[in-house]
Amino acid sequence: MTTKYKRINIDEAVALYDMDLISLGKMANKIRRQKFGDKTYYNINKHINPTNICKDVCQFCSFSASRKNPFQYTMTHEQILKNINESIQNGINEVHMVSAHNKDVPLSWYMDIFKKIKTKYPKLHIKALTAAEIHFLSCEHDKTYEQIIDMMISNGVDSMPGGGAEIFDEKVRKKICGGKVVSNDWLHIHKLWHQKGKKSNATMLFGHIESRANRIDHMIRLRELQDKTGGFNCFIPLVYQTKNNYLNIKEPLTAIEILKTIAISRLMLDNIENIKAYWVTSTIKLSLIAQEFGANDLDGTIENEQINSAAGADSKNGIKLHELTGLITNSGFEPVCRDSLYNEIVN
Ligand code: V47
Repeated sequence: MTTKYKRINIDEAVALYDMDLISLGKMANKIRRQKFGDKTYYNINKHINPTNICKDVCQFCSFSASRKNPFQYTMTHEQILKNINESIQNGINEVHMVSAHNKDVPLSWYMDIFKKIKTKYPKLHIKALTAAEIHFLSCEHDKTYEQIIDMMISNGVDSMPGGGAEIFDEKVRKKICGGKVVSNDWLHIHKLWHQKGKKSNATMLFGHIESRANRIDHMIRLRELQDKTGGFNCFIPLVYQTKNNYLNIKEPLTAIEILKTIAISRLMLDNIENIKAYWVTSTIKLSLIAQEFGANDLDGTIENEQINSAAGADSKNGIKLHELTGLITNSGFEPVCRDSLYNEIVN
């Protein structure tokens, strides 16, 4: 990709944090308004986390069992299908399926449930398996990344979620999630997925032990891959939730630091169209404000959120559709329903 202007480098981007919040927000808002006007995207979706039993020990995770959460579970296919069936009446157009890394679940278990969902609900978009899960399944079942990806596609997975990216800086990553997919492999898996003509999302977990420079480095690595593939739909800065895990962070992020990070991501990621203020981790109130700081997407109704609610987020039961759209409207924006690939849904 060629750009008409000089891109912001790591030092310049770190220096943006020293600007006052409003001036920085205005810069991000200008780009956001040029691209989307008053529109804010949301979708009607459902999260399902089929198992919480994990061989990995990520310091920030409160979801996985056998650590601070003693309640282990693995859902049956029947339970998953029943779950989806109940949500179809709510108009969901996407199911987002992310699991822990469970050694007792065979590869066929994943592929079979994808196939069953696709056969029963051909129009339902399946967003499933993070790059961390693909790495885990590849090691566990002696398959290449590409073999797993081909199986996902032939069994009906439409796109990949952005989870497992955490923070790419190798030193920080080792401390917070050593043992999980390494940064280069996370990026490589997304590259392989994009090369199949498929789209994915990208997250960044921040507000733990990382520095501002680590966040910018993370964004630059995503920007570089996006230049090559164009396969990322959106960037999702995930605010670290502090409860029931082992990181023991004494000073959680301020709202100002969160908004600045969202604004800087809009300025840095000139080739990733959508910036998602994920209401689950930013809180709904701050996400509404983030609409004026570069964000153009708030995610969706979710219905059942386990990963962050286990860590203290107020998201266990998702958010009602009329509440989400009402809040977007009342904050001066136009709520626009989208599908998982960011096509607007016209009723
Ligand atoms: O990778 C785990 C994060 C992610 C905590 O692609 C935490 O549309 C904050 O990736 N505090 C999984 N975050 C969720 C995810 C996601 C969510 C919504 C939409 C999309 C998408 C992807 O959750 C993990 C990890 O970074 N996470 N623990 C925590 N304590």
